[in-house]
This record gives sequence, C-alpha cells and structure tokens, in this order.
Amino acid sequence: MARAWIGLGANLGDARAAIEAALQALRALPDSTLLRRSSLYRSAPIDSSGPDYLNAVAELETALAPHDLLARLQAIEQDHGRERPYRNAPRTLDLDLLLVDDRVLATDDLVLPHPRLHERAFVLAPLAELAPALAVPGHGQVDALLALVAGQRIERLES
Ligand code: PH2
Ligand code: MG
Ligand code: MG
Repeated sequence: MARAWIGLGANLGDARAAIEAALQALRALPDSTLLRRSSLYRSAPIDSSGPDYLNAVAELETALAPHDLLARLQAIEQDHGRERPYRNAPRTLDLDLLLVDDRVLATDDLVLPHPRLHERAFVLAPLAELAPALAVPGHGQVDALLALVAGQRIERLES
C-alpha cells in the first residue's frame, strides 16, 4: 500500500461542484481508500488565466501503481469535460499526483514529487492543513515550504 497525495483544482464553470464530484470519484477508485480531504481554498491563477481557482488536497491509500493512478486521475478529468487547448489553460478540473510516499520519479508523463508543488501556496496550504510535517523529497517539510510562499494570497473557504 502507498500513500498518495492528490491536488485538485478548477477555475471554470462550477469549480466547487467539480472538486466535490472529483472527491466522490476518488472515493470510488479500485484498491484505494480516500483517507482525508482538505478544505477548499481560493486563489488567483498562477501562470494561468481566467477566474480565481478553487483548490484542495486529498490523501489516498492505494495499491495502484503510480502510473495506473495517474491514468485514473486523467480519466476523471476527462469525465468532467477537461480540455487541454494549451499549457496551463483555465480548466474545469485538474487532478495532479503530488506525492507517492517518498518516491522520486522522472518519466515522460509523471514526475514525482510534482515539479512545482514546493513553490505553490495553492498546493502547500491545503497540504499543510492535513500534513504539516510531511517531507517533500528534495525540498523539505511542507510547513517550512509554505512559510516561503507567504506572499501568495490564498483564502481558506468555510465548508
Ligand atoms: N494550476 C495551474 C496553474 N495555475 N493557479 C492556481 N491558483 N491554482 C491552480 O490549481 C493552478 C494555478 C496548473 O495546473
Ligand atoms: Mg496542475
Ligand atoms: Mg494537471
């Protein structure tokens, strides 16, 4: 069994509904248990455009191999009408595989840890809510990384 951390994001359409539906889809994944989910967070797009994003993080226990889990996440994105007209385009749903245990991996379609997670408050804030002491291989502890991006405005939404 592995512990996988998944970042959820959306900034088109009903972003809250898309993220809640994606969490339901994660609950239905085979050989996996959704252990916890963070609150929702609102932030301005970073290196992207369009309306504010909503983001959250989920903690999954899974027997799926990282590439199998990635394929499942992409299938959930497709189910929610995800289009990829260009890199970092606004999106109805984005599911990013952030971390799998302390795995370090660099393949064409999957890089672990997720290459930019350590510099993005929209990932670190929800991750710190669940696991402040978690280590990001090569970068340090989540709460320390979050302190380094304190300049990025992010707002936790009441549930
Ligand atoms: N995702 C991106 C690019 N920029 N900005 C915010 N605030 N939230 C995101 O989820 C996000 C982003 C690429 O996936
Ligand atoms: Mg992303
Ligand atoms: Mg993505």
